[in-house]
Amino acid sequence: MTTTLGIDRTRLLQRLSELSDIGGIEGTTGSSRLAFTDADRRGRDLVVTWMRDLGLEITIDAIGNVIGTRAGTHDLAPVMTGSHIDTVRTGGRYDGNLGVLAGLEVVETLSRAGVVTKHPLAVGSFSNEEGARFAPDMMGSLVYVGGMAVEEAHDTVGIDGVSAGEELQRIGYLGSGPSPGLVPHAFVELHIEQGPVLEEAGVQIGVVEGVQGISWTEVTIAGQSNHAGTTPMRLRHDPGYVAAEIATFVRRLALELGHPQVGTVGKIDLAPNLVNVVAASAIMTVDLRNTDEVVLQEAERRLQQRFDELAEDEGVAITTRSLARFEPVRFDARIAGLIEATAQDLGCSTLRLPSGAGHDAQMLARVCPTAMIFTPSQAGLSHNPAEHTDPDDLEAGANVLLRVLAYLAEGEL
Ligand code: HGY
Ligand code: MN
Ligand code: MN
Repeated sequence: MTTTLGIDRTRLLQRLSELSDIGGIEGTTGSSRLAFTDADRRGRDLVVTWMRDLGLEITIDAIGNVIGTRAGTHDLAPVMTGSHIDTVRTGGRYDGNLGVLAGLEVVETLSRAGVVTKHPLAVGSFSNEEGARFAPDMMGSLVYVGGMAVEEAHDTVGIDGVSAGEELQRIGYLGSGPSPGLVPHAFVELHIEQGPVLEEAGVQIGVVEGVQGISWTEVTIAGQSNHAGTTPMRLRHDPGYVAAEIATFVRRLALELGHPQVGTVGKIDLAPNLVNVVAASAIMTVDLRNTDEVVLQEAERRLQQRFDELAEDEGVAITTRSLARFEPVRFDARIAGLIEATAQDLGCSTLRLPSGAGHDAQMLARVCPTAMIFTPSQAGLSHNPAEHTDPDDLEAGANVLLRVLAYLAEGEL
């Protein structure tokens, strides 16, 4: 029966548009909904309303994960899909939102067709996937699978000096649902690729085989503030210079190690950050990623070696704090094969690839068979309000999700 069903593209696009208007970025189709802000709350409220309208049983846990569940004919572990609706400050319309709203679209399509699956179907909207305000990323799904104590998550202080627990309480999403959460029978996440691979290959559906390793480090450089005009270069202990050296070293290191190694300095705060003052301190972040754990560790080792050299040469103190560290993850080969076959049955071209971005699926993979479906990102752009995916590709991705979930929810695997 479900092999003839198709999602309602207009309904999916309409929900994506409505959600992205919350925290909408003027003049773009993007949004800014950092985790646990008022904009995040408004987005959550909208998703909860949609879940309620679909008759889903809603649970909200102690880290604010929102799970909507549709009963099956049997009292079994649910087949789960989902993603996140929090965004970075310059977020796009599809990052995370597509996975949550396509999940709701699958549920609505099945309900309208009178199809009840054997396993319950659950749609998760996981908290704080981005980690941009409160590190680490994928915090909500990490707590959901028992990888982080909820108390530790609550105590996390954000880039603006408040704790995640306080903010969660303030927005009214500190729930009482079980933590860790109910272990699903299987988990499949639909997400945009956020990179150039599918578009450059002219392929419509990505069969995601895993996620690369992630290493986030906060680096604090303490030097000596001084007068920009009177202080000879030989007497300086300048965190502004050291931060710049680290940023250029990260770029050189990634190029030297070669693809798929990537390295990013996305945040540098100087204090006192004034034109005529040699900075007293710098706080910056380094994001290193690789599909190969051994090479990622080599990158981390060489970065630390560079810190030691710079501290010695410039006479500054460099201290580091890990914000996130996740090893590469392999997804379930059977589900990946099911995604591939389903997409091809639907006439879609497919390509197998690792994910460059982190995703909630990499956490769910710790507790149940998990894989992901990618749709192409125009010009490989993401974490940018201009992020775009062609509606045909959104529809194709959601239809692959519909069939894969329906198949798994009949207990096949
Ligand atoms: O950083 C990431 O890969 C994800 O967007 N949280
Ligand atoms: Mn995402
Ligand atoms: Mn993201």
